Amino acid sequence: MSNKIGQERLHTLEKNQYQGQLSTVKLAGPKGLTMADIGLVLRKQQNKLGETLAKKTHFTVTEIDNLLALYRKLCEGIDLDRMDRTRFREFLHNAFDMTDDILLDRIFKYFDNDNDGFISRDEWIMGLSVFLKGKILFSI
Ligand SMILES: [Ca+2]
Repeated sequence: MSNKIGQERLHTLEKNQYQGQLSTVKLAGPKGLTMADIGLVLRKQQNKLGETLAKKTHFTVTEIDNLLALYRKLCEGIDLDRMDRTRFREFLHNAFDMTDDILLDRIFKYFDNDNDGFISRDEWIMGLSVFLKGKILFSI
């Protein structure tokens, strides 16, 4: 009799342990990181990107943070660093009232430094730095 209770208790213990593991699995992302860890890694990554870009551009770290936030907003629902021509043109159209197709295409090509058809975050910042704060107008 006491043996049976003992077994039940053991079973419950195993079950709890199993559920405990399950909830850990649910919270953990790739490489066993929790969502909080991933958030921290992404923030650190972005801070580093901001600092690197601030050295290369006319922008301050705060300005870059704001421009990266705008980038994320414009790229909602797509992969990181994959702003396509359509989204970019929409941005120029809305922000600067640009409608000239040839001009829009040339600006896109100027921004797309590695010519892969997408504007990554650093291309976005570098391009805007020239576009908004460049001392010498780029030839288009
Ligand atoms: Ca690119």
